Parts: sequence; structure tokens; C-alpha cells
Amino acid sequence: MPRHVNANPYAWPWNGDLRPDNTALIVIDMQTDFCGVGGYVDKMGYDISLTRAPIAPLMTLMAALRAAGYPVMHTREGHRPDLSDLPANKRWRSRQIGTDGVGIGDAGPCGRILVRGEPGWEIIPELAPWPGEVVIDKPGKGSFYATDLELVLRTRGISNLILAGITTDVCVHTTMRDANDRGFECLLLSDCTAATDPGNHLAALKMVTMQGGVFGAHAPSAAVIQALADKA
Ligand code: C5J
Repeated sequence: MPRHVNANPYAWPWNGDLRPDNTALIVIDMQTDFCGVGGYVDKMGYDISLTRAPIAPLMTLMAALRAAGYPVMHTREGHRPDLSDLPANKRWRSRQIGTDGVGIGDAGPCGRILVRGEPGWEIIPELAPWPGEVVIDKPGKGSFYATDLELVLRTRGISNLILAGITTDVCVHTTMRDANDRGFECLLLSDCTAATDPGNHLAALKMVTMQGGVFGAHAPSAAVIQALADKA
């Protein structure tokens, strides 16, 4: 019997083949730098209540998926301490916003911004990976670029990706588009993602629904939890 999530614009996944063996949750960049006090997003002057909104629904969803045996994976955006993997234009642009020209690689209230090993770069404690869960360190916005994520997914036989985390319009969307091009079947969770601008979040959701689901589909996390409870 097929199992579907009630999603927009189609019941997801397309083939109804939703199982712990072929489906993973990827939680993108739930790091202090993106949703914590004194982190990068806070420093840029954005409202972190927006990027913190996914925390509570994610805690519920992660518990439900783990209990049902679905793999949970995590990503962290960050750079080597010597910044040898930080493009100069990315660093320059990050210094243009905020009050004092402090950007990626520079010292902030939570340590050096988006530098691996610094407090701000850590995943927030509420959503900390469980021992043995895959954690992907990525230097870019997408989760596939310069990482072994695709190899890990293919090795485990994963074809369906449930995407959560921050930000909807940047790292989540880039990952979704890259995953879609690689043939993965993607579901973006509308309440477990967020952007630094509410309009961008809504626009990112709308983009997914064009052309019959041009990159996949989106749904609230409750629809996933309902699908887990449905009799297959
Ligand atoms: C950004 C991300 N927005 N995780 N990173 O710079 O979306």
C-alpha cells in the first residue's frame, strides 16, 4: 500500500514509496549563527524570532521520525579556521551588512562568525544531533557542493528527502534545487523552515509549487506525522 504526505501541489512522494529505508530528514544549518542571540543573523540586525520559529515543530518532528526509524541528518555552514575555503567575495559581502563591518570569519559575540569549531557555528542544543547521525559540514549555501552528502545518501539507498532548517530562501532552497537535479524526491516543510524575511519564506514555498512541483512539494510537519500514522 502506498503511503503519502498530504502536500502541495501533489501527494508526496510521487510514487507513494515512503519508508525509513529510503527517506531521510535533513535539518539544515540550525546553528547559533543563524538563530541564536549574538550569532551572525542577529548581528546583521535580522529578527531571530523568525529563524527560531522552526525549533519547536522540528523537535516534535525529529522525535516522531526517529521513533519511526527514519534517519535524521544535519548540516552546518562554516569555514576552516584559516578561511582557505571562504571565497573573498562571500567575506566582503558579509561585511557590508551590520553595524561595524564585522562579517564571516571575524570575531563576534559567539566567536568567529561561521568558522568551524566556534560556539556560533554549533548546532543549537535543542536540535543537537544524536550520536551516530550524519552531520555534513558545508562551505557553501547548498548541502551538496564540496561535501559527501550525495555519496552518503546513495550508499544508504535514500531517494526521498524531507528538508527542514534555515533559511528557506537560501540554504534550504539551494539544497532542494540541487537535490531535485540529482533525482531526489524532495519535500520542504513549511513550518520547520524559516527565512530572515517572511515574504521570502512565502515566496520560496510558492516557487516549489510551480510547474506541477518544479522542485518537489511542501507540507506542514503535521502532515508528515499523519502519514507516519497512516496504515500502509
Ligand atoms: C545563509 C543559510 N542564509 N543557512 N545561510 O547565509 O541559509
